[in-house]
Amino acid sequence: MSDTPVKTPAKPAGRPATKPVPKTERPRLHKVILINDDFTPREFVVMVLKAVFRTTEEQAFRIMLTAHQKGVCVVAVFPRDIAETKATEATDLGREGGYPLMFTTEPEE
Ligand code: TYC
Repeated sequence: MSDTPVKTPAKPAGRPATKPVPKTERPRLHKVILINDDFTPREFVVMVLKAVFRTTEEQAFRIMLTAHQKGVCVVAVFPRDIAETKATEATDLGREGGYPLMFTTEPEE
């Protein structure tokens, strides 16, 4: 046997018994909400959703139909600045087409 001292670890290796308390809160995500109106053509809404939110045709159609039937539909959630930029871009595309298409944002609970 050698005389090399064996170092005993102070704490067992591996996962700590409790989760560390995070020092910073994760920033809240914001919902982009599509509002129904009586004037914007359905196909135009679908085109805007595909262009701005990169949805498929099928996803865009379902979102448009939900807003049409219920009055509003959550399109997606993003960090606040991205949600606001996309809502503005999408609303602007409506205005450029002569339609009252409206997207808003609100923080997630
Ligand atoms: N309600 C519109 C129509 O019947 C279509 C539409 C759907 C418009 C959803 C806006 O967010 C909207 N032409």
